[in-house]
Amino acid sequence: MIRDKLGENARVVSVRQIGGEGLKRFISSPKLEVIAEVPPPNPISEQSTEETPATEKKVDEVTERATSPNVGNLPSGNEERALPASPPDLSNELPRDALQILSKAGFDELLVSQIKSWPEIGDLTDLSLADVLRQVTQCLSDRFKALPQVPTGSKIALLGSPGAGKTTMLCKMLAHEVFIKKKVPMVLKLENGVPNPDDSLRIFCEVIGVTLYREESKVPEATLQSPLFIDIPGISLSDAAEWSKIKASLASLGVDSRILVVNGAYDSKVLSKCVRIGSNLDSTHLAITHFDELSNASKLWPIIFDSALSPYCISTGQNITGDFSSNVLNQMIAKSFPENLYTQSFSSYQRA
Ligand SMILES: Nc1nc2c(ncn2[C@@H]2O[C@H](COP(=O)(O)OP(=O)(O)O)[C@@H](O)[C@H]2O)c(=O)[nH]1
Ligand SMILES: [Mg+2]
Repeated sequence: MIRDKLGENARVVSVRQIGGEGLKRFISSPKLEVIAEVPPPNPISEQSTEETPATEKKVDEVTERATSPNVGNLPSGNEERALPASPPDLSNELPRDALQILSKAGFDELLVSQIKSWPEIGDLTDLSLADVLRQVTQCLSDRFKALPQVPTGSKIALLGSPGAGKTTMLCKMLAHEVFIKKKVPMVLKLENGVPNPDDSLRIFCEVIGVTLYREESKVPEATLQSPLFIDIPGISLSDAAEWSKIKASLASLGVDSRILVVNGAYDSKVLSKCVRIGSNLDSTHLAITHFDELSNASKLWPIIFDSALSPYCISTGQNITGDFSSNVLNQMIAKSFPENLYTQSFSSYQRA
């Protein structure tokens, strides 16, 4: 592979596996760092490479064991780092259509078309990539800040499709209520005829000293100091009849805060459907889970804006005592722009 990329005379100097951290190591595919040397184009050195076969290594023979890379000994200027290939340089293409460059670089197409229709975005034609990024970020932040920011009340239900991450989110919220806010939350597990088995929630409640109720008649009066959280069973997005039963139960319980929990890794169309169901159920807040699974979160902006719900929090992993951020704006900005765009616009600033 290296010879295909760098020419017949290239030779591999070292190969090393570079892994992700923690659990990521086990689920992400391994990456190899290959350091290759391309000798200067003169006949003498060509001869000498042939005489030193002992140092050659083939890429396909590489196993997970690292060979000892001694980069310091390489003649400077002759080494090439290959795999993974560097991202395409997009800065050359300016200033044809700066927003088009965003979509080319992985920014969500729907969002780009929405941004074009925003009057406050102004004329981007002659702006540098850095200025376009700044302007887009500013408009996204302004629109985000214009969304409602309603605090949660004393009765909070988590709504969403099965597997959205409701129960995990509930555990994170309970830990936050108990350990950070020093409150005394309670949990009601709704069944509504649909089984809602959840040993992990029961065990977690026991561990952190939260009472879990299964019958609404037994639940004491909820207050802001002792809020009631309601875990609902998994109901399919297409099961309108079951959802309307849930809506009736929430009304009879007097639930004032309804957090729509959506799995951020879902496709935009599914997410829009979740938001529609959420609005039928009078949702008030939006929580996004599986954020850690996304490499780019820009597709979530239209969902956040269209929902017109109070952004509540973002869940960034499976760890129920952490991996949770209520600073939705920061999380979204940090994961919206392809990283190489920032690097390129920064270097264009330095050149300017
Ligand atoms: N990677 C990741 N996994 C999550 C996140 N939130 C939940 N999960 C996982 O998604 C699965 C479904 O979560 P669960 O809370 O049972 O969903 P529910 O059916 O809506 O109650 C579980 O395996 C969770 O561990 C998250 O933010 N990131
Ligand atoms: Mg659940």
